[in-house]
Amino acid sequence: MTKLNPWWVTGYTDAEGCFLLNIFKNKNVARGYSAKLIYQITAHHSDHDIMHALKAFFNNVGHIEYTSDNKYVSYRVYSNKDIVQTILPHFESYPLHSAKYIYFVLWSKSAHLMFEKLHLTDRGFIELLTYKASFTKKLDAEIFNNKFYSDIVPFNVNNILKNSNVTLDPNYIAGFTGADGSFSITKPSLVGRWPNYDANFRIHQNIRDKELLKSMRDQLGCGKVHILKDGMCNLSVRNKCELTDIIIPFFDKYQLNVQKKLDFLQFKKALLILRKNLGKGLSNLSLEDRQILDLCISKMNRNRYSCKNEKKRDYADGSAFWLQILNMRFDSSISLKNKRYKGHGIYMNEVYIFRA
Ligand SMILES: [Ca+2]
Repeated sequence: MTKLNPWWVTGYTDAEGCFLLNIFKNKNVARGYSAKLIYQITAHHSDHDIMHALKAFFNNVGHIEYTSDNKYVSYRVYSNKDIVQTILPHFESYPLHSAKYIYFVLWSKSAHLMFEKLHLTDRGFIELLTYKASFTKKLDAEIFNNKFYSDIVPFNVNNILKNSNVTLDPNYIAGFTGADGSFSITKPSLVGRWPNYDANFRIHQNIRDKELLKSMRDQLGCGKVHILKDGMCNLSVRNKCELTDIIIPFFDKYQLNVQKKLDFLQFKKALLILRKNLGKGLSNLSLEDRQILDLCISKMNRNRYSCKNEKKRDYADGSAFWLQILNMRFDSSISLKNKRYKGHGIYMNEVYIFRA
């Protein structure tokens, strides 16, 4: 089993993990509501090995769970004791760098409160709700419709100080890329944007993590950060020399660990040819080289998932489709109350206040 580097785990979580607090109706308790914390990472089933590696990394606490159709696998930790004794200490020693850090701090406060069972007191429960309210801007979780809790003042997250100016560990970048990065080769098209084969290493994020992408760019020593129109931004490296001299050696040294490494291997193969033909027009590319390039493309990203059932999957980058939905929904602050996403076996309600 892959032995994970602690910074890799933080990077992967920063891109793909969720720190959840579920406050749900429960007739069996006097207050009528119960609270539950979850640390969760979900991936396509082809990455089940990494979920087991994560579980091993975290002293074997938590559970590996599959969706009913077996398409996605999650590593989840529910126990307050495991969260306080195992999950929190890791992220305190190897802190998150993205905007998720603030959510983690609130989640950590909630975890300590619940571990001490203080949330069972009126005062503690109200405190828990202030943390929850910080992330539901419109207070759209069900409990805030209850007249007893409708005037909760969200915890002021401006008081949470984030350590800016940090140097990113290369394993953090590898973990983050394993979850949210992509390696792609695009075929030339006469009418399209690329007159020749294009190679692109890219990390796509919400605009709130623009500074993080800039830190990654600085750490890698190449690439450009673009601000996109849809509230997103990306770090992109398309220069074939930089890809060959910097990006490829970097991910050779700092392993992606996830199935995306298969895309990386094809990317590497294609880059050898593209580098060799640098400066030459498309017409100078030998038939053999074009065939190799096309073969590489046919084995990458969504083409890698060639089985019929998976064709409809839009995100063939190793990250779970429904989690991507969650991310997008959260990024645009749309509430997901009591909606069941067909086929994913996941019941989504107001639990997801700590946005992914
Ligand atoms: Ca993500």
